[in-house]
Amino acid sequence: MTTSIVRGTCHHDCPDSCGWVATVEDGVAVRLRGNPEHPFSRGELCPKVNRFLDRVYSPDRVLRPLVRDGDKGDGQFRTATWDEALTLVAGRLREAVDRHGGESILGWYSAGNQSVLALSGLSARFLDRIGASVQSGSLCGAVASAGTSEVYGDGRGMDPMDLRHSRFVVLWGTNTRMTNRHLWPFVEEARSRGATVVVVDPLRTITAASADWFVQPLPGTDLALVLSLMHVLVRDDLIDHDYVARHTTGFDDLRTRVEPWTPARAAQVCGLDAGDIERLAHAYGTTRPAAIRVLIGAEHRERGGALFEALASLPLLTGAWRERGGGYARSVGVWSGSAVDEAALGPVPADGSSGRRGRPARRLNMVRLGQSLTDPALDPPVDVLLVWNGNPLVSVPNAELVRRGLAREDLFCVVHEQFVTDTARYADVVLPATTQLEQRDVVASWGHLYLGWNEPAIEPRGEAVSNTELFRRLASAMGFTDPELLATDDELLDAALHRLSPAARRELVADGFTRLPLPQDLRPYAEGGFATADGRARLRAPEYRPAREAPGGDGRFPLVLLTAKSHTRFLNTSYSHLPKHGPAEGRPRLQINEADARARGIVDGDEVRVWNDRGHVRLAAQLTDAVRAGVVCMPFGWWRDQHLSGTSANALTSDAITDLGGGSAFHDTLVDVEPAVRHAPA
Ligand SMILES: Nc1nc2c(c(=O)[nH]1)N[C@H]1C(S)=C(S)[C@@H](COP(=O)(O)OP(=O)(O)OC[C@H]3O[C@@H](n4cnc5c(=O)[nH]c(N)nc54)[C@H](O)[C@@H]3O)O[C@H]1N2
Ligand SMILES: Nc1nc2c(c(=O)[nH]1)N[C@H]1C(S)=C(S)[C@@H](COP(=O)(O)OP(=O)(O)OC[C@H]3O[C@@H](n4cnc5c(=O)[nH]c(N)nc54)[C@H](O)[C@@H]3O)O[C@H]1N2
Ligand code: SF4
Ligand SMILES: [Mo]
Repeated sequence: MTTSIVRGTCHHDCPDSCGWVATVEDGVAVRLRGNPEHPFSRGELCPKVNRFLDRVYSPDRVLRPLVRDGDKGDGQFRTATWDEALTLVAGRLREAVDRHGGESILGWYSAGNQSVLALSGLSARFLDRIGASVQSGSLCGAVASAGTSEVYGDGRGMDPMDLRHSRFVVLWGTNTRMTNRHLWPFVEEARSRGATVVVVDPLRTITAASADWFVQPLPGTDLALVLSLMHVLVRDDLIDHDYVARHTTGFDDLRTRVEPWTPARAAQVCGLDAGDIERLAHAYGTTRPAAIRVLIGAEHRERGGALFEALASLPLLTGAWRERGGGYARSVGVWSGSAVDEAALGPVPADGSSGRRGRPARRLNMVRLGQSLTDPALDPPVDVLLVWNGNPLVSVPNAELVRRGLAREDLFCVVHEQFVTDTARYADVVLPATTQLEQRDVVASWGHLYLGWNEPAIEPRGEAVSNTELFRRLASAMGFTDPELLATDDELLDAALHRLSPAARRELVADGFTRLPLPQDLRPYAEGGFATADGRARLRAPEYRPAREAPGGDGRFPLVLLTAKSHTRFLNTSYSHLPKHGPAEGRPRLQINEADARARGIVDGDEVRVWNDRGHVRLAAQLTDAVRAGVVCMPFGWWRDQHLSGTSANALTSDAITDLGGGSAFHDTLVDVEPAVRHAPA
């Protein structure tokens, strides 16, 4: 028997990008554990990926091309050869180009695998070559990035690991223990040295339950809270005037704007106690170093960009950026540009014009997939949809509109997947995708400053191919011979990693990780140096406005629906179908406050119907005080058939586009709830 040990990095759309070690016996991976040397994940994976081999070797893996053999959505397929499948796909692509032009083709992708090649490999070059519509917008991260950039000039923030040096940590709209679990030990380390940990969230999450101080504003009202914190900081002169004068602009305007935002006024808007707001402002303004940690949940609101502008402004007012452990910690994806040149993998030339004879591409927002597939006014219509790295029927808002689009008889849909997901069930052709154990890649983390290497541990299972190999095959099937469309993975990796020194590149491969070429003591703004034209940060105190879809109005739908990530064994939509993941989490349950339940005659465990004008979902109710009256929470990530209604959480969510960044306002959704009607069996 031959045994080998192979180092890799988790590919999931997760901030932790853990290092792992696979044990392989005679070509079969038999063990997957955390790499104990990895400085961030320190030898631990998570309850999802501890059982990743179940996913890799699942009997339900798609291992051969599948061609639809039933009605759309039936999930009936026959196997086909790659040759047959590629001939079919290339034929339909050519037909679409001839009939309506390249822009009738749309590629939809998310970050199901966020490694560099899997995410940015050859897809953009291929789509550019055929002149396809270009995906814009974002389900994740662009709103926080845009809001932060308004203030700092770009999205750079703290090294999250520096939270260990903090004395006051505010986890603002992020469920660290669930979604970013390897950061929690750094928070605990700070706490063991006396730090106070505050959570601000409309939902009492497991992280909130572990905090020293839980602040629970009404959903979508945080901006009023931040304006009021600013009001107290200004009123009580907890401002670092030297920092503000030397490194920022806009203080006078900010002072005027926050003047009316007394704690009493914010308390009313946010449903909080005015004394608590005073205390929070004082603790934040007088404890050093103080850090605000944000991630993604709070950006999923119509005014998400404005909230991030305000949050990014707080540490400027107090000069928190001066100390290590102070400032504002968000996704560090932007820092990876110091090592990874993603643009080098894009279309050549990079102006998006090669397949379009000089014209800029039509852009379609990924959040509005349902509309793109169903809008009769869209010219040209979307005739061909290519999906990889994502499961939009579960992850995109207003999902029933997406479903109606996918059900169109005249749509040709190709899905590159590991499983027949809800989206793949609607495909005309499903092409088999490798898992991270089966491909070489490099992972640029958005949760820490280490670049991860991923060496393939096993051969691709069945006839599965990586994302880059998929696009090489599609290019060949189309008869394209342009070398940039057929570049090998090694060529692409060399192009992407040219900024790394040879020594760092050797370390990356040998150890499985290397730190980005950045100072250990990062403190990017201790001495100003923002990425704005004048090097100063732009202080912002945006106007507070409730969302268009917020309580009040005609009152038809009185409850705010949160659809947060709620399961330690799930990563987005990727695990609910696997026996040791989904069933181990039980069934999806609607969290509802006792007062709202009582008013509707609902008792714990009752089957309820949650509905609005976009759709409905049936599931069991869980009475809890984790949500306030007026707020309900349904977990995100379950597939459709795991709910009694055959619809999942995003059937209900708003597809409004955020104020900045082209993101999704998932959490600005109103619903009502009623006991489900039970029909006596005939
Ligand atoms: N209501 C609500 N909706 C949400 C959210 C929420 O909080 N609430 N969160 C949003 C956020 S932040 C995100 S990031 C999205 C995530 O939404 P998605 O990106 O759609 O979900 P994932 O589960 O990350 O990835 C989906 C698929 O990628 C596939 N995949 C993995 N690796 C590869 C590969 O190498 N190649 C190919 N071709 N496929 C691969 C997996 O098999 C999986 O089926 O959901 C968003 N939707
Ligand atoms: N176990 C697990 N881990 C994951 C994932 C997963 O599905 N499961 N998904 C991964 C992905 S793709 C991402 S993007 C990250 C996301 O990581 P997080 O951003 O930490 O997680 P979310 O659940 O999206 O949102 C966090 C919190 O935002 C709150 N929230 C909603 N609206 C508001 C608001 O207006 N104000 C405030 N203050 N809070 C609000 C929600 O109640 C929720 O508890 O997690 C990653 N890690
Ligand atoms: S999903 Fe996240 S926490 Fe789990 S192993 Fe992957 S990177 Fe680590
Ligand atoms: Mo995400």
